[in-house]
Amino acid sequence: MDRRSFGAIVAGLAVAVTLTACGKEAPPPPESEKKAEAPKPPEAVTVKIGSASPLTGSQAHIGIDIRNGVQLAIEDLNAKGVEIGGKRVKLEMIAEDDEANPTKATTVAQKLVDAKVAAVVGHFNSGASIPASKIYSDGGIPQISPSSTNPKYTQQGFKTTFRVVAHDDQQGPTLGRFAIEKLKIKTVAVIDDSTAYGQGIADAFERTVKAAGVKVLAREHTTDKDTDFKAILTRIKGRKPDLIMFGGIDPQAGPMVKQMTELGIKAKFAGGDGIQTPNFIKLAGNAAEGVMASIPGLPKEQMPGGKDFLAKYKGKFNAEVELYAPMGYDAVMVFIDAMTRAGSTDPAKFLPEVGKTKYQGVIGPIAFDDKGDLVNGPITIYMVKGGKWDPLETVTPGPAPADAKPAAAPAADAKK
Ligand code: ABU
Repeated sequence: MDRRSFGAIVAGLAVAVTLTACGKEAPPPPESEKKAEAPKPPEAVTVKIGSASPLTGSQAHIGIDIRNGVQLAIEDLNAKGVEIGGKRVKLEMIAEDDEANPTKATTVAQKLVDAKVAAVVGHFNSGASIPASKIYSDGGIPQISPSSTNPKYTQQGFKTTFRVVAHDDQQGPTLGRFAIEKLKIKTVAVIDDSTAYGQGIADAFERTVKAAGVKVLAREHTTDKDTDFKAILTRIKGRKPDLIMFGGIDPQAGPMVKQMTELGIKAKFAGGDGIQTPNFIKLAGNAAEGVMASIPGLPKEQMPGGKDFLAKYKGKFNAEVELYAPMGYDAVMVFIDAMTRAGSTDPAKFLPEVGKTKYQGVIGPIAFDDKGDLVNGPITIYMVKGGKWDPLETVTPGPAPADAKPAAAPAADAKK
């Protein structure tokens, strides 16, 4: 170090010593002047709620609709303030995309369990909910599907498995009876998309109409990926059925109905809840007129909380409800209601309370039977009139008869 640098360091140290000695720091205030600090509110505990549904692919519009319902519920609850067991709770949604794929659904389910969600709303597809339910059961995480209607979902003996919709041993026969009694059909052709849902509801419909003496002229299978049904429809055309019933979702039903018109098929067309969407009408265009569909639940405008929910949904997402958003919303509310009654957000503690639910939701009263199925879930039949789904009638079918044959196993989805 040269002499000039050494001098500069010494000068700097001297300035520092002088400032300290001058006492620039203020002395602490006397005890009497200290202000009493307000006690801080306890930190809110974060509780994660999983939402699992298709967020990409041809069914994304339905999966996003469910996720939106979950999001609305969580925002409403957080805005109101949630206290469980004397602790403030902040809810957080963890939304996962199962791509309507049974294998991806199990990956997503494990991810949600590993993320320590307290509960899961999902999945949309029966073919996803059924394999995922084993993972939630193993993890002790309660699951409410807002939409999966294959009966098998709640018939596996899992304590964690619930749904807030009627199932397909109720929906299929309801649609079948409507076709017999109101449409007076004598012959039918049945098509399914080879999924747990599509095959199951088509089977339940077919059993009902056959038992009433309706002739089943054709039973055809497609997939939930196909969009060209001309070969199937051409085979059916030659048999001239009064009605074509399709078990599947709107990405297939829309083009199918369009192609029926193009081929000059005069048969009526009906499906289950998978086709009762605004998107079906967009896809089918004018060919949608006169199409019928059943769907678990009251007409949305007639649900006890329907009008408010529809307005809130539109205000938040600038979109119409597609299908099961109100059920997704209520599923969250059922979980929080159970946690509140249990005084705990620990799934092991509040799970027994989910089964004892007596909750007045947007969709109406929610209670579960010993399997986790919705008690007295209504089913509505709609018809497309003037480019809109128009409710025709609502029935409450009650439990499936004890001797009802089981619906299709989910194995069919394994081909996805
Ligand atoms: N229930 C309509 C479609 C969802 C499913 O059950 O696969």
